[in-house]
Amino acid sequence: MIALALAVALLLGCTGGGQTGQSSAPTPLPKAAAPTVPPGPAAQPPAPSPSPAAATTVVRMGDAVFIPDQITVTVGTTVTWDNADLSTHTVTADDGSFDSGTEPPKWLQSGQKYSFAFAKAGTYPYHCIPHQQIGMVGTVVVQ
Ligand SMILES: [Cu+2]
Repeated sequence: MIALALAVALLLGCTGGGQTGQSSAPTPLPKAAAPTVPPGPAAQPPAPSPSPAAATTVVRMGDAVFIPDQITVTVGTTVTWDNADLSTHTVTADDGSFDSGTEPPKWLQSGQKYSFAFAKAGTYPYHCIPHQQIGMVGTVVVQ
């Protein structure tokens, strides 16, 4: 800081002394002193994905419906299903790759959550065991 100030002072001095005839104010490099400390919270990482939710995505479980019923996430994203309904539900991959619990005692009670981290790209259709018949199905697309 002190060295910088001295340098600026010297510059000012040189400019002032050299150009005695013309007193133009060229405002010597004020930008050099601003290295712009990066902001604390990583507000906008240069993510290639247009998806606003980066690392975690939440799907709500409502009245026999997943909200939203289709999501697209990037590889590595953890998706959390939040049973915001009064009924019990499950999150059961059609191919069995993930499952919140197939036995009724393990079904998600109201207020419970289930999370799964998608490590591989692909399309993952899933359903709710007790409500699949009435259309409680969803899809996670991992890119
Ligand atoms: Cu259900």
